[in-house]
Amino acid sequence: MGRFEVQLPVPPTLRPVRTDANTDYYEVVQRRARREILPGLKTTVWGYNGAFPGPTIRARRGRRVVVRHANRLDVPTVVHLHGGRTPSEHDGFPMDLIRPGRSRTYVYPNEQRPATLWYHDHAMDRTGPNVWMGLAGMYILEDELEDRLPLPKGEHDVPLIIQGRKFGPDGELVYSTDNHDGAPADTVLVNGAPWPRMEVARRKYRFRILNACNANILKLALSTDEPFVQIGTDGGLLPAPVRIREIPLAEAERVEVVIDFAEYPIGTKVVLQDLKQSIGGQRDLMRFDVAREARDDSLVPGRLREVEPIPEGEAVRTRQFAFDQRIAFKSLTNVDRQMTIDNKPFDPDRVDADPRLGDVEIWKFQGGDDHTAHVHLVQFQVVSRNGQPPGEHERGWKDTVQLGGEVSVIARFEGYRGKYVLHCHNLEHEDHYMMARFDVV
Ligand SMILES: [Cu+2]
Repeated sequence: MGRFEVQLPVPPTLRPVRTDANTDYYEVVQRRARREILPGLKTTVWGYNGAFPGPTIRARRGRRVVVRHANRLDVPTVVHLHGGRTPSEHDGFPMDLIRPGRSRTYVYPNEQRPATLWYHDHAMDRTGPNVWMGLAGMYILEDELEDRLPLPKGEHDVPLIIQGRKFGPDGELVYSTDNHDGAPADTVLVNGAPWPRMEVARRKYRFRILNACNANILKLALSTDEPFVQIGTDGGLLPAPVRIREIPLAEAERVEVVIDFAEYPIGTKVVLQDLKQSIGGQRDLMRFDVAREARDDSLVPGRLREVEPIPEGEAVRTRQFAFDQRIAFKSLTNVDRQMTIDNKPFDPDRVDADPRLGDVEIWKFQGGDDHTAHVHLVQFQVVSRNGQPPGEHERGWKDTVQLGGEVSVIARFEGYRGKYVLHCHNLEHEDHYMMARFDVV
């Protein structure tokens, strides 16, 4: 299909069914729906309220969000708030399934730094297909401190959810694990629309960009060769803005950038590109069409939000996790290629690490650059990448990091005791056991 024909949609903000002094209550129905994603065709999706992607939840720091999810699909589901500091029983452990016809209520305390989070499926063995079919949405956490910054707001603060997908000629989604290498994709969707375009004014916009692909690692750039002004990472705002031309963005990573379209004359077309051409060899993701003049009171201040480094000296323990694969012989003729951490496939009943509540630990992730490590519960800081300082794009708070050699991160395991997981965010790797359980004790 053609490029830049469809207008960029923005997922609607979910309205609470009720609120009280300290809590907003939401209800979500996970259900099938038929949506027009590719012009002229209907696609069956499994969506939060039937939407693809799901509606955006906007939360305030210190104010609880309670979401009741009803599963009206034919498959078990689990909901995980990615990047959330969430009590274990609400975190979406892969075995805490919502069976078809049942429901479950998740409680999010929102006692953490404001950030661009997202919620998505996390069901044992079937996260890949569940997310592929649509079970993913944005969750934006804010507070007064961030309100007071003069950054672009309102309609100029735009989420961009990038997803690679594959469709059949009938318009239906086509899913394959590709022997657990990762679902092959050839179609770029942004906010659920193929290669969309967005008309912008000559002013600054804040974009919250999420790589919600199952198995595509991107490298973002602008066709004009102008740098992005990066203001945030997975875990919220950086201490100071960074000018950066290319931003690697692995599965589940988020980056927040400001683009000032006042740098371009009206009529300019600015294409957001993936220099890795990871989605079916496609370089183009979406296009911004500079269409009109506008007043702009927004600013990118030189200081955004303090990020206090966790001193390495506070670490009481160092653990290593090797992301790899192995061949398991189920029988002489039944050979299974398993994705593993420390040569072990995921076992929900085996505890692979047991940090104590409040302890600081250094975790070293080893493995190929096709893997992406995500740790639940905590935000960490990247200490080093192959002995060098972390990349410019991955300073600040992170919960997901692309591998490639050895990446060391440091985290304080605070918040809650209980069972959590770390795993590869290539969802087909995750489903085929590249996951480990850790218990905060
Ligand atoms: Cu992996």
